[in-house]
Amino acid sequence: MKNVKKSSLDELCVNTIRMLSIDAVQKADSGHPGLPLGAAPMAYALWTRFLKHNPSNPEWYDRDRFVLSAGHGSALLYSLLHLTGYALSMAQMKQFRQWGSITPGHPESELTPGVEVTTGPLGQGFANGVGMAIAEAYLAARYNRPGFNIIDHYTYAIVSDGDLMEGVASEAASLAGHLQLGKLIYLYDNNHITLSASTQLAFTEDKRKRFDAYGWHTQVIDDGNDLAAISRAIEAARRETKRPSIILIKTHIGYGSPHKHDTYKAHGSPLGVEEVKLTKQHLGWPDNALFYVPEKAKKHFHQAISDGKRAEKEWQKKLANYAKKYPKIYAEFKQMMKGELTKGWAEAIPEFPADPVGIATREASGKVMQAFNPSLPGFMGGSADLNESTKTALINFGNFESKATAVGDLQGAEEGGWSYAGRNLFFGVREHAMGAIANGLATFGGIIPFTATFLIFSDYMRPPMRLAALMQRQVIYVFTHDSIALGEDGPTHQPVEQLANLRAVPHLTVIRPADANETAVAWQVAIETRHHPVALVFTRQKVPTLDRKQYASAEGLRRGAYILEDAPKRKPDIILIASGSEVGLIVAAKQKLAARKIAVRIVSMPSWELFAAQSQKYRDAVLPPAITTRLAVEAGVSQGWDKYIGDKGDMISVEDFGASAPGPIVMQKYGFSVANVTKRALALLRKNKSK
Ligand SMILES: Cc1ncc(C[n+]2csc(CCOP(=O)(O)OP(=O)(O)O)c2C)c(N)n1
Repeated sequence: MKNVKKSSLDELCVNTIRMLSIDAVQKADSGHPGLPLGAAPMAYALWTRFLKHNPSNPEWYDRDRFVLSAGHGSALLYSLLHLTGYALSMAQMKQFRQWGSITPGHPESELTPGVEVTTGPLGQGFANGVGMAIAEAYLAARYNRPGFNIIDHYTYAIVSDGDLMEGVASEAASLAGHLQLGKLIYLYDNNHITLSASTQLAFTEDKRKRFDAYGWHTQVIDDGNDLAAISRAIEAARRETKRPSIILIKTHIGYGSPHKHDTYKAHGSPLGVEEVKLTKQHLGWPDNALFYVPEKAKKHFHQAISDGKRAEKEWQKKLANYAKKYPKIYAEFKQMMKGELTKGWAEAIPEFPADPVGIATREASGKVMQAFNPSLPGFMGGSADLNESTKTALINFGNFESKATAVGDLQGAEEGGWSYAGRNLFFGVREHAMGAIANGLATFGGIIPFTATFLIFSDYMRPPMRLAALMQRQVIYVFTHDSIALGEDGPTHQPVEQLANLRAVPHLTVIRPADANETAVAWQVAIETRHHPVALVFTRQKVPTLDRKQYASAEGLRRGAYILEDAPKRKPDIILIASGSEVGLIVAAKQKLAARKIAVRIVSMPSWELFAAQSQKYRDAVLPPAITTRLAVEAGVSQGWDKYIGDKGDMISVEDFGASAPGPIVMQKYGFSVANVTKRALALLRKNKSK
């Protein structure tokens, strides 16, 4: 361990970051001091010598993006934000990890100015950065004009051993390398220590070779305190335009702590009052000073305030000239920056004619997407290698790819060109990264990302979906092949518990439309839902397109559940409730029951979350408390449905894994037939009558 004695301004500033961070952790008696101590020099070099940002306006559109992927090192980020003049006061530093503070345990983007994304679950931030870099490249390709690089910035991250170990980082790194995202620059805090161990126990591959193989530009720095070397490496990374960069910087966890340096004891526990003192002594810091920011350091860090203001002002000037020269494209760019939807964006969405055979809702979804897509320049996304199945290709809108790679076998490419202006993202078979990259895209501002895969593989992207909900990001998930009805692919591909899984996530709206027209409305809801994610769940198989002259308008979907058709004249004897493909069954069963003089109300219930957001009055109007004979039909587990069917209700559900056979056979065997719905309804009526 090198004992830093001589106190240059740089060392003073680096130590200021270190000491502020360990003081915050120590005061909270909780947190992670090791990473800030080791990574302070790289963070300092990046933030004071390279990062283009305006602390007075954390939302400046062309700022560099910075992600602390190793979110457990949050004290480092808060120190940087505080010191460079963001609206994060010293009082907040002292409130680290406390109730109501804006300095929570792990960085939360919706809480703290300057925090781009919520990080903590390792690997996510790594992949988020890839999404941000994609957004930058797309917007630059779309809006920049000769002499007017109005979008031109870097995406940086500090990533850790844990980040690199997580699979999602590998997926994202592989895609970033393929896409040649030259403005993505990651600093790897290569400290060889994780939460409970040396990396010698489980992480011994040659990381540099690994990233070389992904097509990244790699550099190694042996001394994490060598600011000059770090700066040179960042410069080289910025010069490299064809490959994303990773700088592997050898650091020491808990740097400067006499007893915890290079040990996992420094990772996730406060150093202890005594050890903090010793660390301060060791680094030539006044050992009795708490939250001490030397004037010289403060002044130096605060340079970011005036620099940031100036940088944004220059950019605004450039933008004003751009606006004069290119008023039309500027108008669109402005709308993008504000995150506004184009007026009339939904007008081209078709109405689907009634059709007893109908079309699959995934098919209808594809048609709806093609209809509105041209009006929404911020709409982009793709599937995890399932375009043929999910019907989510944006026809004629090109492939988001580096031009240089448009060679060889381009099967599956979309019409419309091969460049960063393309709006079809080929995520490859990488669901986890797809979700996390979508979070980066959604974070950027203006982009409305969508992803697509089979509903069963929502399991592969739950972590980023949860974070999208936590961060209040608009990400639209298209999930097709939504039940056992998908058939022959069998139980590995047949979702059973996935709807319940998704419904359990707070602030995630799940919509499973019944037919083509509900699908059209579902997409409108998804696009209009600007501040949280929406999962759209579609069938593989055809479903009848209901005759909306006979049945209520599909606009009812907006309210989550609605009366599709009521019992004629009198109070219903029974309410049949269904979502998605099972709505067709209750529609048919109603006719059978009506023939037996049973008064039936049928309710289409595409979204629990939208329904929950309605007034009690509306909810009671759809599901009157007095009508307790209720039968729900949904091809998934029944978990949670008791809320809607009550004690006297019943449900046709799937309580086991599915089976491999043609879809209609599987559905019939599992009880999803008009005959069985009718039978179960009659049985329930009998049971409740006899009570
Ligand atoms: C997905 C995920 N798994 C587990 C954890 C718990 N955890 C927090 S930090 C960490 C390992 C830290 O190692 P490293 O990334 O090298 O950070 P350092 O020890 O250098 O601070 C673990 C396992 C987590 N935050 N996210």
